[in-house]
Amino acid sequence: MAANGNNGTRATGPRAVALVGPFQSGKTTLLEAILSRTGVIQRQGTVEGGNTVGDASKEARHHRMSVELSVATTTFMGDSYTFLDCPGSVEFVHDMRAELPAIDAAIVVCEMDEKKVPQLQLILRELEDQKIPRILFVNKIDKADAGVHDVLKLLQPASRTKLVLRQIPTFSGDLISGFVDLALERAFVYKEHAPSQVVPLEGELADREKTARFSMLETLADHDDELMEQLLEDIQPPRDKVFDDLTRELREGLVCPVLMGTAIRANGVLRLMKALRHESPGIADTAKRLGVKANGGDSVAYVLKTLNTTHGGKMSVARVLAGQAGDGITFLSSDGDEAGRVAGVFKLVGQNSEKRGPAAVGEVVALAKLDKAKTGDTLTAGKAPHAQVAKVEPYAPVLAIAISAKERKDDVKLGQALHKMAEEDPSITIVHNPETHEVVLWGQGEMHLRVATERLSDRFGVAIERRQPTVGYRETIRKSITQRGRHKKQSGGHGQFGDVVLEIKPLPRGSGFQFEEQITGGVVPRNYIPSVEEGVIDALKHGPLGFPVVDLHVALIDGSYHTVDSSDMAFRTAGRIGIVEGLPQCQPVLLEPIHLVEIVCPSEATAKINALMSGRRGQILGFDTREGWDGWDVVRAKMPEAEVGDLIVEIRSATAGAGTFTFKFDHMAELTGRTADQIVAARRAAE
Ligand SMILES: Nc1nc2c(ncn2[C@@H]2O[C@H](COP(=O)(O)OP(=O)(O)OP(=O)(O)O)[C@@H](O)[C@H]2O)c(=O)[nH]1
Ligand SMILES: [Mg+2]
Repeated sequence: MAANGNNGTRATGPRAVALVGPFQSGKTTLLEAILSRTGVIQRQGTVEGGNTVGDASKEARHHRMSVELSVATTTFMGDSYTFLDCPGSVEFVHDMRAELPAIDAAIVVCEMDEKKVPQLQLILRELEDQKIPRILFVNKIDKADAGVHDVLKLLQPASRTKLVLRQIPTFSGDLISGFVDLALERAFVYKEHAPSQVVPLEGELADREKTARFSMLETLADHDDELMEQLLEDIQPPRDKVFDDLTRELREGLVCPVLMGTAIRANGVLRLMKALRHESPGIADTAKRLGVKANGGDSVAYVLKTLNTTHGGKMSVARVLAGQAGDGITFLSSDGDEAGRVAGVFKLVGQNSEKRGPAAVGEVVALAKLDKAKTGDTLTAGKAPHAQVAKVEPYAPVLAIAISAKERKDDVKLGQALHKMAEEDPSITIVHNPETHEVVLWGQGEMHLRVATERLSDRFGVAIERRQPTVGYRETIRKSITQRGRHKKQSGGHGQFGDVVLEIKPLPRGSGFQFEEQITGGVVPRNYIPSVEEGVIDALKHGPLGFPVVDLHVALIDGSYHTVDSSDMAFRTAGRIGIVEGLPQCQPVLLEPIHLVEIVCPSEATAKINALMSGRRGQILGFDTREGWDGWDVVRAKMPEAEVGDLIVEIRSATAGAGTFTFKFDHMAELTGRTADQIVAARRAAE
């Protein structure tokens, strides 16, 4: 420890560290390595073997990827560390974004893979924006070859903060067999599932070390004038000073150190843990970053995840930012409402929870039965609510499916399950379409929605049927006519009589529906006119093509009545008949919703995106460089809703998962020809 010199500045208290990074970079495997190194588990599991702590949920095991945040607490050299293993897939990114405010530092697990650089950039952005200190861990070094020398060249474009290479690899033949730590100035060889062994640093390796160390120091000197002078005067800075600089510049977000290793063999893991121990900030810095104000020692906690467990009920995974969190404490949320009373504090290791005593400041625990607490809430045990320390809005959803319970009897259960699911994962939105009576589940992508429906059946016990959601087609007319609607029925006793003449005219796009009465001489008595309008409106819900009719003007211009047989009902029917018989003669035409779509993508994919948009009846409005994003473009287009439906799937496959889009309704456009015929035929068949 003396070697690190900076014991004076070492942060104290329990740490919270997130494992983030592009899809499948090895975060869950790294967690496994850390847990086995720190003695929480006896043997390191593998994702392939289906026995990791991180991917323990049924859905994660099944898909062999992380599909939600997983939390595990361990101890290293006497300090408590909670690791938050985040899913790498962009579809589950909200779980990562919502927990970031609570952490001291992030370990960004990445690979030497050009294709994953845009995704890495997205994650680093998130950390940069939230001002979270971060260490890059270049994983899968076992697969890298001599090309690994270009680590910075490959990865620097993803980071706005200067990367500092802390280690260089050493080789045995073509394979990487160890590394030199440039701050310690020591060479190590990797040992499988055992600490690396120190070896002499000599010969050609010593020369390589000097060069690499010098560039590390140069980067550090950008933020340290004294070090700059020493370098210029060729004075070797003391090791303590180098460690102090690394620590300070990491904590202040001035640099991002780069370490490397092989998670599956637990290589490089101990050095990573030591870097965290000595260099990463702690709860005091984090509380300051978040502006935590604990009046008179009141407890403050941030909820980073909400879970509805099958046995334990609702659990709020929270980090204690001030004071402590124990059984019986009543928390207020930031809007002043009572969040609930803690009924159980649990230590988490993946899916396992273990009851424990009160949590101290800095610890991450699960608090049971905070009925009203939500992910992202800032809770306090004080009298007045504490301001929200962070607010993380989920990204707008990009893909939808319509769902229903397989069995009618589960309808109520489905409603409750959806409510709980949306509470756990705010990046899911549930929309009830009053027109089609569909329940539409909006999410972040195919896998996200698939996992959501799996959870509904696995965890909440509701079997689901899924369908494509209905597109919001409408129809309108192109020709004006005048049409009589006459309802006459003589069925013994009281008859029914209503008679109207309607003038039906098209209106410009977006006008909706207008009704006007031009009755003179009382040919249709006043009191029946609203009923005529009701009948008309009723008939417009389902036009000759099968869709709601819009953009037309209907005037009641004439009619007749019968003193005994006329009634509200009879006039409503007459109004409806007028429309039903009239519309087919008005040249009905289909209208489809057109959205304004904005796609963001790495520039090398822009041509592909343009082609993709044109292939989907999109009208490209133009493209631009994305402001503040080097190497990214924005493409704008107008596109039919039917084509927007699964657009995200193709955008992601064209951009290695990095591209995304937003959309908003723009206008309704007439649609004719084969596509229109198919839509109408499909509608008829469905009816
Ligand atoms: N060769 C090699 N493979 C590794 C290493 N670490 C992980 N892998 C493999 O990479 C794949 C992904 O590993 P995970 O640990 O699931 O990666 P992840 O980042 O947690 O994945 P997501 O959470 O789904 O984004 C698995 O097949 C691992 O066995 C490593 O150091 N070397
Ligand atoms: Mg994972």
